[in-house]
Amino acid sequence: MQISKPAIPFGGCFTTISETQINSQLVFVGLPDDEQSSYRQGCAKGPERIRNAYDGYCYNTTTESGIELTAAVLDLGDWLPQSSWELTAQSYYESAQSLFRAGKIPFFAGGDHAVTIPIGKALDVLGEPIHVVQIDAHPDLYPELDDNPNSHACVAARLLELKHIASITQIGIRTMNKIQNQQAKRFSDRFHLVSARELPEQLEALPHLEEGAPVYLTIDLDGLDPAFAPGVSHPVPGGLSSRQVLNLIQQARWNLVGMDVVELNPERDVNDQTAILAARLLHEGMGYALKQSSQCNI
Ligand SMILES: [Mn+2]
Repeated sequence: MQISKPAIPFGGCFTTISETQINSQLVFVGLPDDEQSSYRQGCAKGPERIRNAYDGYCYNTTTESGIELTAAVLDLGDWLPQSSWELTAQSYYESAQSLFRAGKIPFFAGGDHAVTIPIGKALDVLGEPIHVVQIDAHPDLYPELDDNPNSHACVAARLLELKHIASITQIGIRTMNKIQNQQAKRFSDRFHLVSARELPEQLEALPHLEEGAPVYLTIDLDGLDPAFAPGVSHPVPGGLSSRQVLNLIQQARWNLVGMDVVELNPERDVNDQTAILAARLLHEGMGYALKQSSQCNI
């Protein structure tokens, strides 16, 4: 007989101690908004699945690279959408600013990719230029899509307009077109492209990002191949493997200031495969951040 037990969210990495009692640098936040998705909705249900599909009965708290995260991460819950995107974006911007200002390293679960626009804006409070590394099938460089400058297809265009974004490096791109290529040229001094076609089996360290460079990592799950991540709204064949992305995180030499994993659409997922992958990538990123902060404290 199968006994049903309550799920242990996120592999057991979340602390159950209240926010006022713990000083955890690592925080998890759900951003359940999919209003800016250009075609299919469903990503608003992403954060809930990422928490619960990565169940502590099946997964443990140690990352692949051996970093122990038992009760190391404070789950701040979901930041709920407001009555309009403008209000939602403003609240995400202000709330993210207060996290960065307090010295937190936030790990966000989307939501569609538009949530990265206000989070990227909030990086301004860090007071230094920040590099963005973006895993994606799509360059998201449209000036606007369907007359909407806030579309999830415009994320990189909006970020590149910000003075505090030192560069964007995109990995896994396979849907570049004329209008987006014009944008890539316009921002060519701060824009780096590693298209899916030219991806090596083992991703090399990104030579233009110096060791210790402050990096915000944004992972659109459709950057991975649909074989690994079927639960996305806009799947494109020919993408990265789970192994390549995990290795990229583990072998980075950056100063990770924050990370998001976006575009999980549970309605299109298979056996929670993509939700578990999303959690796994965040888990590895959290381990990387913990390792880097403990080295700083020595
Ligand atoms: Mn995408």
